[in-house]
Amino acid sequence: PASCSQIPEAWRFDCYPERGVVVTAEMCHARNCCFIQNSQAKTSGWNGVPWCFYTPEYPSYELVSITDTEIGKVGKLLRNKKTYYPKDIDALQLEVLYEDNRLHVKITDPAEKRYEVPIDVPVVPKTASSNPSYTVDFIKEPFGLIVKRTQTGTVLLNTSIAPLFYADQFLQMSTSLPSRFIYGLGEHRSNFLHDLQWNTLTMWARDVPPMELTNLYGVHPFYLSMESDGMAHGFFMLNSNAMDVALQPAPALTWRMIGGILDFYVFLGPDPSSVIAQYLDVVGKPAMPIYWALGYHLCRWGYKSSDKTWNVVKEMRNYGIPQDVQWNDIDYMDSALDFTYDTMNFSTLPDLVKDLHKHDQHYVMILDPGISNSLPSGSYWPFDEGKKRGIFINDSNGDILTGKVWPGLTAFPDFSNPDTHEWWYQNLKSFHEKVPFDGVWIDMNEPSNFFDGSLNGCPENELENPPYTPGILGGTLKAKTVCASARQKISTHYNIHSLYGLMEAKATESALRKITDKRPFVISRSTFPSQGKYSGHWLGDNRSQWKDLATSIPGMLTFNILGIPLIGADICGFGGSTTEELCVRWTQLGAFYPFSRNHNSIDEQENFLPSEPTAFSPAARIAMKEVILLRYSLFPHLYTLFHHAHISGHTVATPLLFHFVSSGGEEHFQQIIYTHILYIKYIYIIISGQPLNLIVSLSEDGLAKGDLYWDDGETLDTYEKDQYAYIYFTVEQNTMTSEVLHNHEEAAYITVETVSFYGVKVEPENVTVNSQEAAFTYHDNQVLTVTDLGLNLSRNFTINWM
Ligand code: MIG
Repeated sequence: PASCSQIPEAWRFDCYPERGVVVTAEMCHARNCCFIQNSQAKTSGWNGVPWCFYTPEYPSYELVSITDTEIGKVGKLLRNKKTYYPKDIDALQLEVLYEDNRLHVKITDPAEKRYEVPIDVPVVPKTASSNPSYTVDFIKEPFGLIVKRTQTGTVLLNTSIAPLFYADQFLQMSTSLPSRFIYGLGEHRSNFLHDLQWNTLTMWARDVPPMELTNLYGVHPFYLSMESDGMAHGFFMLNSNAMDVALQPAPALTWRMIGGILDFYVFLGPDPSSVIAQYLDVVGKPAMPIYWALGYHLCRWGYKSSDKTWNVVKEMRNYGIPQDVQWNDIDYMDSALDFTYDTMNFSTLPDLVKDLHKHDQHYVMILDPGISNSLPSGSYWPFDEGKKRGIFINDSNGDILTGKVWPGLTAFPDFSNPDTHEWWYQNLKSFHEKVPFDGVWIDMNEPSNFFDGSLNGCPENELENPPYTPGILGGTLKAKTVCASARQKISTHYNIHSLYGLMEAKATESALRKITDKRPFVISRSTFPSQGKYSGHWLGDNRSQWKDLATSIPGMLTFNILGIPLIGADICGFGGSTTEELCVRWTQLGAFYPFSRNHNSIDEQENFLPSEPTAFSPAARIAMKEVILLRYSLFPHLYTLFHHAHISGHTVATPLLFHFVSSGGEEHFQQIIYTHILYIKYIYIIISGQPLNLIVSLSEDGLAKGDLYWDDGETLDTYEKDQYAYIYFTVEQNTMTSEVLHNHEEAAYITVETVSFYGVKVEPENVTVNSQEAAFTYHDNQVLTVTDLGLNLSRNFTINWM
């Protein structure tokens, strides 16, 4: 029809999203869509204007009834014309829940219960929010929702711009976006700000060295959106099926999922930090890390023996370079078998771990999910016992599915089964009796499989070959993982594939709690919303290249807004050989990752150079040591940031736009204080060192504030159990006040030694501490330093200058 050409290119919604298909007019018209070939793009969709797109009249659902409930509204949706995918669900139930600070919408099949993501979300309040900061308009035909911010009228969501699909294996909903500024949508390798120029992001957990435009290890269907006036909102699609998120310049976004239900939240902010906190109210706030997690971690794939590993630790000690944690990769295992260690090459492993503990250092080792299934029966408890208890993933015939990972042929534990958690715990506990590790690194948990599907491939059925397959690397759901039709306790793998890493982390976290009775340290490769409650994450198999150093920054910031603040990239690069300059610079950047680990790939064939700080020239080594020491001096501050993440859902590494949102890209000039790499935004007080040095960065009007959370660093739930100290610092009118808001004996062991005030414009004549005269120095660069304070942190104090 003529109306087709009237639809502006940016507003064309793809009616033929299948990948690798050259759409013809005939194919497109068979779907009753508009066809306009675009000369600029070689193929349709994905990375260009779609050639085949919906007409404005394209049949969708009709809202046939809508009624008020205590907490919102319920409605009925009907479709009377089939789509081009099988098994449309013609009648749907719409539930709209007006919760405080957020809107929650669920669209379900009232006739038959469909799969829903098994994560704990808050219980629905009994009554609707009395004064929501948004309005919801309902468009009857074709059905759509329009959500507006009351205060400004900004449209945050408008789903009426394209037809709604809700077939058994194809759900699709489009929305306009209020601006081009959207962030989140992990895990992808991209800029922090997503590109809206026809950019489709696919989500399906996948083991692959990070590259652009492909699905990666984790799945996070959440975005943060900045409105043009600097206000912010968020959107979360609670769905774990394989999906595409198609971004286009309208600006608009399309969710395209192959299962589950439509279950989504809009978070009203209105500032970005509140959006993140509201998102984490739903999925869960991150765990408080054990204090040593903040330290410097060293790891490598390819330490061939425990002695080799031990030597690295000893060299670090000799050079006085701080190191809290030594790790081992799969090398420590006997034939790559979980819960074993190589008693030849790693015979001294238990002694190494004891020695680490003696030096107040810690040990973390890797575990992969694949459990060897081919050892003589009676010789490998993890498989024998797992088989007996029926805790492995089965194929669609109900037999244990055989995959292949490092130990050879393997079975995969089904972490959706609580019995598997008990079995995992028993394995960890008995290994801990031999090697008293302090934390666990869980890798390959997408789950990764060297076969596509299984040893025997996968059956041909609608789960393996859905009517629509998102743009998954490899083109099929089974690519480098287990069969989609494999059976797990709570559902088919098709539905819960991308939850594997989350559920393994949950099992590992709870096992560690029981074994160590301390805060568990778990780092996981695959992640899903709510992961932060159980583990941290690293950005996977990067390469020793400058661009990988650069992309680690958006990666780190993105995971912070996804609620997994314990995040870092392999410092100095994983694949390929690092260079001295790259490794020094990366160590300087990595000193500011919330999770700071140097890791490197095995050098077997390619002779990758080592990347431990001890492997370089004295000049490089000293530069690395200095910056690691700087990181260590900032622990009190970093720990306090983690506390706020845990309690209030804050970020630890925070994007600048959280502080300058009203910025339209102008330049800000600030005096850079302290060292050449550390910039402190004015009005903050940074707590460093031990004894403490307070660094006070005064605003133009002489104001500043800061705080410190302090506890024993390892006991579970110290905040919840009141076993912590919390001190609040403020400066105004030439007076700093330290106020103990919550006291605990831990604070009594800490003294405040120096305070430096930056931005004191006039040289003081006199400085007093608790009204007693005190010694001080003043520099031309407006820095007032008060030294030798010896103040007990557990008592209030004041410092005044005149
Ligand atoms: O197939 O355990 O991302 O950090 O060194 C590779 C060996 C398996 C992938 C991890 C990497 C780790 C490596 N592992």
